[in-house]
Amino acid sequence: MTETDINTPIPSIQPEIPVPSTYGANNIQVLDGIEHVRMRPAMYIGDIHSRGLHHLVYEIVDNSIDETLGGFNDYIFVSLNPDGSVTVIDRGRGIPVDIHPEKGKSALELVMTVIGAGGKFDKGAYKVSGGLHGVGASVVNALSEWCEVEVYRDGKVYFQRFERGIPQGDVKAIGSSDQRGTKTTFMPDHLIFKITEFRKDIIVDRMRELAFLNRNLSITVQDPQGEQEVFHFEGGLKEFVLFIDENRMGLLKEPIYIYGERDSTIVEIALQYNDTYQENVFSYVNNINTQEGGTHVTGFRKALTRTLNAYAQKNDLLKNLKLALTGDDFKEGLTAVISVKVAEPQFEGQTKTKLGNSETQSIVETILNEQLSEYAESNPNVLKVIIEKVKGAAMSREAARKAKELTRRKSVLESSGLPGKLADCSINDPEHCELYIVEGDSAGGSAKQGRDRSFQAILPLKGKILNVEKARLHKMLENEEIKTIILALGTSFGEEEFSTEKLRYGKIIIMTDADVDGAHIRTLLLTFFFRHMRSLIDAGRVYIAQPPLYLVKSGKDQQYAWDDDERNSISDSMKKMQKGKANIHIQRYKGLGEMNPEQLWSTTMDPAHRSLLLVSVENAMEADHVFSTLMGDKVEPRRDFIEKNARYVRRLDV
Ligand code: 0RA
Repeated sequence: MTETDINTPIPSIQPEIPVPSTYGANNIQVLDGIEHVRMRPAMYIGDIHSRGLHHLVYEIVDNSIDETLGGFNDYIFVSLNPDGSVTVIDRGRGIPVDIHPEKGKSALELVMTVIGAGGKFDKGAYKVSGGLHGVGASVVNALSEWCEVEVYRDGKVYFQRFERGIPQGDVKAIGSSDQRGTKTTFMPDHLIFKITEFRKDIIVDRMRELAFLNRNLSITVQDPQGEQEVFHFEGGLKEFVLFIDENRMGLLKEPIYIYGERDSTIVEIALQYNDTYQENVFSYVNNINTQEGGTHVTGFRKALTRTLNAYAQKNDLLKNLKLALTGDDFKEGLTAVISVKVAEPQFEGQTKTKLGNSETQSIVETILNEQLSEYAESNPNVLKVIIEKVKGAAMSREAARKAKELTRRKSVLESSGLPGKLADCSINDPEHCELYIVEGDSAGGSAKQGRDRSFQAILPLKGKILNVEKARLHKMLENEEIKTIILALGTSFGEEEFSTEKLRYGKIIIMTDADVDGAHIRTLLLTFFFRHMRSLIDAGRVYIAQPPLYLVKSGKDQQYAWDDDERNSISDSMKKMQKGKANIHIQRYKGLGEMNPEQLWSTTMDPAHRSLLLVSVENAMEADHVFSTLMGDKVEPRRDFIEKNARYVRRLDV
């Protein structure tokens, strides 16, 4: 876990870049803008770590996407260059280079230097304006050591270079070309960013997503070794749904696809039912993932429930079902992508990823009602399959309810007692309390003795918890380990009962052995939190403990190492101090149980010395993909995934 103040002021314009004395009032404003971006980068791009760094690429690509939405561009090329810079090329209209009559500068220079200028130009109807998106190329420019733009327009190639946002000369024609488009290359400023290395997998995930969302667009990603991946999906959202469900068994031959336009809003939906019990609905507005949902999602749910219900009633498909269907029954095994293009999107919510436009709800609802009923009439066999699935969900819901009633026992989750295995802490202010979920009784024993019992609670687990990826709710509640965890957390469980407010600990820390079993148990726990207590992850409550891998000893000198490099450098330096005659002993910790309580405390549990990994979900779609690959039914994709990712195992990004 890194704990850095994202608002730490950053040295702004560097002294070695002189400010030209000919700069007038306009320029002062431009410089103020650039300086502000450099002083408070997090205000513009979220943070100055990996996330903010990758955001730079998205900003530039967004401009090309705008050209695509306007119908002017069908190709984007993104290159991660060997020198650490990034190039983005499109075949759009090219940024205009003519001189702005009042400002006396080229449009290109204004786009690149005036913060917020991007939006003032005709950028097409569906501008990206959600959250951090759409802050524009000028912000990227201000945060780049250097940035070079080439524009292909009117048979010419134009060029302008910037350093830390400041133009190094005017735009000038440097050649001729029969192409149209824009090429931007920028080098992220190491004075601003804590991390300046781009990760191909992060870029690839977003470019793939953009290609799914814009079926006419082809995106090529090139890595520093020159290897290219091309993303182009003529099936658009349909292929997106198939990709999401790659590791699940689909119940329909192919996803249902809906497209419609009304009052300049474009609605696109693809949906499929699969043989699992989870729901996966991903939604987008102007290509932005609306993680908090919003009116478009509400419209989708209403229309889906209503249309399917009406069809089932009309065709007498519910005759032997003795109960009414609820909205939840339509969710089991549903995978859907909803993508709307809205001219003036209003974003709300904590992370500004919730669509607020009320008219969008009725537009989505109307289009889906109309087209899904039409689809239903001409595909009765598909509808039969879906209604059977929905009925299955309703019956299992009823069975679970009856089982609860019959036993007349208070549900374990409503009982007030804490689980017997829990060694609780003594203070009860959740913000200051931590729960360690520990693998195995012996490690649990060490942790109980080593902890600071005032604020650290220990919950030892016996062996593996249930794989929740494929289990229905009531099956999960029959599992002892899962019940124990839910009881200890205090949050209760299930769509209605679960509440973050009742959480008894500010930090939930998963502490497992550094071996295969440990990794498995950790994944099972993460699957559980991701699928059923996602809000705890989103609230930054879930952590992974990082016990050391080695103890390097030489006489009385003892040091811990967290990886092989560290182990080697410690033993090297021990040899040098002691001039080569050191007798070095290296112990590899396989299990937490091999550490005595003091060691466990000082390396892994003491807040002053430990390092924790914060579990976060940057991209819900990717996370879903990882969990369904690792925990689902299909063996092939799991093997592929493990082979491909074996080299990343030290980094746990979920
Ligand atoms: C302003 C106006 C026009 C195009 C663009 C900006 C533009 C910006 C970027 C950024 C990356 N690629 C881009 N492509 C176009 C319209 C110009 C016209 O009417 O010809």
